Amino acid sequence: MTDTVLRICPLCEATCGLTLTIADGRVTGARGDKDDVFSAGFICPKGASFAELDNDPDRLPGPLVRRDGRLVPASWAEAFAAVAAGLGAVLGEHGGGAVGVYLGNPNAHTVAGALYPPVLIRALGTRQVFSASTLDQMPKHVALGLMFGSPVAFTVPDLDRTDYLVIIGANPVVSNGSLATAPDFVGRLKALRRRGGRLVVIDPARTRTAELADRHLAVRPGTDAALLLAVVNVLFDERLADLGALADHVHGVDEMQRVAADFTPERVAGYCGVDAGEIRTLARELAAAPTAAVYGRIGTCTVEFGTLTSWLVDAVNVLTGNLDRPGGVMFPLGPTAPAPRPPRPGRGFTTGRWRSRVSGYPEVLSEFPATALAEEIDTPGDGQIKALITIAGNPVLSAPDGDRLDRALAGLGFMVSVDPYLNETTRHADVILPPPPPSRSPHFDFALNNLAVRNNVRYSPAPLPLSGRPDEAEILSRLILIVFGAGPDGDPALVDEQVIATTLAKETADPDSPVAGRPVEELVGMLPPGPGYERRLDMMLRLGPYGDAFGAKPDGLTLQRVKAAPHGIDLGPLRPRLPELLRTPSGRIELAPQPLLADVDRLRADLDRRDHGFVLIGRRHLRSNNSWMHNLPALVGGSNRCTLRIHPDDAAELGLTDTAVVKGPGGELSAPVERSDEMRRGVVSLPHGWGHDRDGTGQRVAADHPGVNVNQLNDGSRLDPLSGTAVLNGIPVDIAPAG
Ligand SMILES: Nc1nc2c(c(=O)[nH]1)N[C@H]1C(S)=C(S)[C@@H](COP(=O)(O)OP(=O)(O)OC[C@H]3O[C@@H](n4cnc5c(=O)[nH]c(N)nc54)[C@H](O)[C@@H]3O)O[C@H]1N2
Ligand SMILES: Nc1nc2c(c(=O)[nH]1)N[C@H]1C(S)=C(S)[C@@H](COP(=O)(O)OP(=O)(O)OC[C@H]3O[C@@H](n4cnc5c(=O)[nH]c(N)nc54)[C@H](O)[C@@H]3O)O[C@H]1N2
Ligand code: SF4
Ligand SMILES: [Mo]
Repeated sequence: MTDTVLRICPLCEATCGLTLTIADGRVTGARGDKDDVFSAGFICPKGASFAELDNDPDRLPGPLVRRDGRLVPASWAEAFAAVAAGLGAVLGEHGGGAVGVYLGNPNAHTVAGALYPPVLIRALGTRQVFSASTLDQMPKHVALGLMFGSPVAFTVPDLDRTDYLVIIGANPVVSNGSLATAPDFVGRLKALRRRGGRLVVIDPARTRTAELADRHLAVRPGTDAALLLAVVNVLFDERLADLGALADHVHGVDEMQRVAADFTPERVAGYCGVDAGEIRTLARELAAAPTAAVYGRIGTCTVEFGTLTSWLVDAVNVLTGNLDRPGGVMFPLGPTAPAPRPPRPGRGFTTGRWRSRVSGYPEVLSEFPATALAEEIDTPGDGQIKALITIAGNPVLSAPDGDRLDRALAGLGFMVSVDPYLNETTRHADVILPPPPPSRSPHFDFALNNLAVRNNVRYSPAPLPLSGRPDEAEILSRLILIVFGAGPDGDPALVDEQVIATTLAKETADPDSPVAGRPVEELVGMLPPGPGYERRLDMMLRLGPYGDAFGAKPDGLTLQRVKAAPHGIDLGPLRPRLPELLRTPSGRIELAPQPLLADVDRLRADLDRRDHGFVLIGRRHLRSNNSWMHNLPALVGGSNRCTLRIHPDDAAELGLTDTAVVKGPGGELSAPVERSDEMRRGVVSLPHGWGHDRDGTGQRVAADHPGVNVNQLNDGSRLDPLSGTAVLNGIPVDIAPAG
């Protein structure tokens, strides 16, 4: 019997609604849900492979536990008992501070990943927290925190209404968009062109996104901050800066003008590899466009001046009057965000409240740089990491110098991984706890809804039954109970009830909350029966900006209402949110925060640097996803290959044939050569997430197409200092023919 069921796709940030075909209790196909209020039927090749991914025979059907040095299948009870024993021993001897936590990217795409890791970290009381954020978007958080007082006040390009879009260091035609949740990003770019709007792409490579653009500026890697400062310079110099409606809410305009004064287009042109005239034109067009949005992503974050660049992206949006207005960049308001409160000054945003033990890195959002994980494990002394919990991460491949981390993990006292696969990282675990596949997991976009280009709410209950295994919420709840000393058999519902009680106590005590002054028990009594994560979701929706405020606003959202609309509920276009969301001490937008002004000196000192050799950048492939989707026959091969992409003239000058040897600060590798004139001369690219050639992993297709680990070229010593984010783009490399 064939049946269909709806599920939001968890495979990238676009959050497309899918219609899954079900036969004999498993997923057999996937197509776009035409009635989805947000994605309207869009699907990409990854989403279309949902069935294959869901049914991958290499997904672990149950836990693995290390016995006599080998990982062997075990029952769930045995696995949790092994965690209680192993983690318990480290907790007893060294305390929770000796337990490290690494959180990987898919936590942004699961219900469990949104709800439980913060509780786990609080339970441990550890400061040894690491995540993929410092391989990704941390510079954006820091810039937002310093400018708006909240590191999660995301600015998102108003794609569907803008007249002029500048994309810097992003390739949404391939990535399907990031920190701008927009199903069918390509369609939206084409619509922009059709309505007479213009698209400018700034990227060292002429990417598929650049191919769609009116103009492509092939910038030298790592130099975008200087280019944007030159745009700021022109805006002031030619009296084009116009804050419009923002004028009363902005502090620091004079400082901004001063800091950009020596960054003329002529001064930075050689450094950036972009004509001064092109930079002037960009500034003039941005100022002249009825509305414009500057949007930056990976190429603005995982670079030498990541936080500066992320800041300047929004500084230009402010100076052209495009922040917080339709067609500019706007602040989404997701359905589980806290209900807006009246404007008031906040405490502002700071980093460095504590420092890492070995290198003294400042904490950023209570995390240390992912590149510091290995040294915190392999350097003896007080506070050394003795046990590690990884959830949905593969840092051996995704972070620089995986070989060192690989050795460090092998020396841990205890390691537990929550992950569906036995891979390069989890092979070191003493216990692997595999969550069920997406077809047996619920879906709600707690984080990505706050990045959506149109406000909306959608929920997918788990399409298929669990059949005798715990879901990821239960797995993580049991880990939390073990840390609390409640043992392997505690009642996982206690974790959610504790969170609910604490949250409601805080809300009812807040005079500005929609439930101010109401008895907590009354509110708890209104939550629906069912899994703890649904009770929490209902609570968050009801407290949220569109919520029913626990009955006070009868037309408002509840989980029941959301469930009754399986294709989702559209909550309308993005709306202006200033000054309500500002939480800086001044209560205004800080256009020129001190820590950023101070970092400009580092940039100034770099202006006379020229690359003498080759510079390596990254690239993504449509049918791939970081390190973990190389195990599907339908997705590997064809164009999805781990090659060194290089300009044909560079390849000819070097005398490259089929294979090149690439040497970087962290190591050396050989990769097949792919000549492509889309590369800027002097710049080469390799994709990340490959290098599936280590022993003892369990992804057979990936092992047959291993590729090489680009991050082994990188020793991880270069970080964006303000955010602790690894420099992954703009790595100096030497290239030679093989043999
Ligand atoms: N050189 C270079 N390196 C990079 C990048 C780059 O551009 N260039 N990009 C960086 C970026 S942006 C990121 S986000 C990081 C990613 O870094 P990581 O998050 O460390 O790596 P991923 O490859 O995404 O690994 C995801 C893991 O989650 C597991 N997983 C999949 N689904 C689930 C699930 O539902 N539950 C659980 N518990 N686990 C699941 C997978 O099996 C895999 O082990 O890589 C970074 N590394
Ligand atoms: N198909 C697919 N989709 C994905 C992923 C995937 O692995 N595969 N990963 C997901 C994840 S975790 C993320 S974070 C997003 C990332 O989403 P995007 O940022 O859109 O993805 P990238 O393809 O890494 O695009 C980065 C671009 O920056 C350019 N670049 C590199 N260095 C510089 C520089 O110094 N300056 C400028 N201006 N540009 C530079 C690169 O050439 C590249 O085109 O994609 C997500 N979606
Ligand atoms: S674009 Fe992203 S969310 Fe949409 S189907 Fe593809 S992988 Fe899934
Ligand atoms: Mo990412």
